[in-house]
Amino acid sequence: MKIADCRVIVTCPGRNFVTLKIETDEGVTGIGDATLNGRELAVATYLTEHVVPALTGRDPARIEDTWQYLYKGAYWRRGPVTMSAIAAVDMALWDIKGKVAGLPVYQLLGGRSRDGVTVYGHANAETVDEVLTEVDRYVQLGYRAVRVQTGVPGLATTYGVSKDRLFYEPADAAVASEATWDTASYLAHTPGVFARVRDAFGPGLKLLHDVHHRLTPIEAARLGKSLEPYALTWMEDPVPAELQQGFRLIRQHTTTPVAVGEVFNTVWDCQQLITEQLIDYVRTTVVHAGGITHLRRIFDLAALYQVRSGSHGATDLSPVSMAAALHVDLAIPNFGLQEYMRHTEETDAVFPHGYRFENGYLHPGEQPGLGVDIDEEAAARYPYRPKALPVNRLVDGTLHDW
Ligand code: CS2
Ligand code: MG
Repeated sequence: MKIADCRVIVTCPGRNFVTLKIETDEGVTGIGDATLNGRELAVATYLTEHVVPALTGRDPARIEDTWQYLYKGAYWRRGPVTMSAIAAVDMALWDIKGKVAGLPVYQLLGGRSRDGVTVYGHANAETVDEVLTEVDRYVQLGYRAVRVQTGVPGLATTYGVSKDRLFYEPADAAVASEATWDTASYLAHTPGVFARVRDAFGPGLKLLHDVHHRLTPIEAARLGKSLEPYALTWMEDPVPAELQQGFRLIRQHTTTPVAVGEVFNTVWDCQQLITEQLIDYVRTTVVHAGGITHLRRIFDLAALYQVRSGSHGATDLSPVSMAAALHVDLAIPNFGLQEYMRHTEETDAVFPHGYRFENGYLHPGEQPGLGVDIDEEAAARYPYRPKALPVNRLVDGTLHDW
């Protein structure tokens, strides 16, 4: 069997997605997600110009060799664009391998290690009263874990609070919109939010919160300490992740668990955080961290240090990523949680898939391969629309982390 044709499909059913479809000379196809929010065309071009020409004629069964070829052969390594492109190829080749074997990919990864993949939903609202209603909605839907995000008094907007209750897409303008941030207001407000939520829902519900890279280590230590009475499952991205030794300071002051990694692209990005046990969950994803092949390496390293997975799963990861992620989540021994932001109906129509939500779990289904496809005719009805993620400034205008 040989790779005969590769197509890069950019579509925008409400938001942009990049998909790689690989076809073999025996008619077996595989697909991979290559979506990088706000930088979609960079990855599409990298695939079209620098990856696809090297794939034609290769044996699709040689997944590891193809991964090494695309990683080492590029000379210029790592980074979100390169690793998202490699991820798309990797997912597509695992999809083909599953179809040829007649097995869902999780069976090729060692079989199921759990009944289902526990996911978390996203309760968000401007006020605490409103977010209590949202948390209850997710509990009624059967979620066992809920991320809680609210507005911050005095700020017009903040990360994670969407206009539409069920769908959240932060890349909302062709040129980055600008938000204003104030750390002092946020630190004063947030503990009270979780006091109310924990009081209303009791000790059993897993509660999470995404700080979204905005604090300094000592501010994050203060936040973690103030949240300890509410026993969060994790405080996410407390600080920008470049300063990895900064997490030692957070660890010295608080037992609130830490989750980091959605912006990481390789195991080398999180090696220090894992091996020094500076985090409790690693959030690397199948699309931005080199695909199934590399994501397993990250989770295997994490398992040695009792760090669990907590993969990113926002709407800017297509249903192809969600399907691939679930196969990994089902098989690895150190699964923690899977983020699950539901896609819109128009997105789901472009990406028919077999995964299903039931009783707080997602299940990848038993179809051979990844259990997802792309309807190319439907995809063609949604042309690309330039969209950028917002930019954040402090009240005095200083550019800050969004
Ligand atoms: C967030 C994401 O889901 C999360 O944890 O950090 O919504 C993130 O803001 C987007 O994926 C950026 O495109
Ligand atoms: Mg996040």
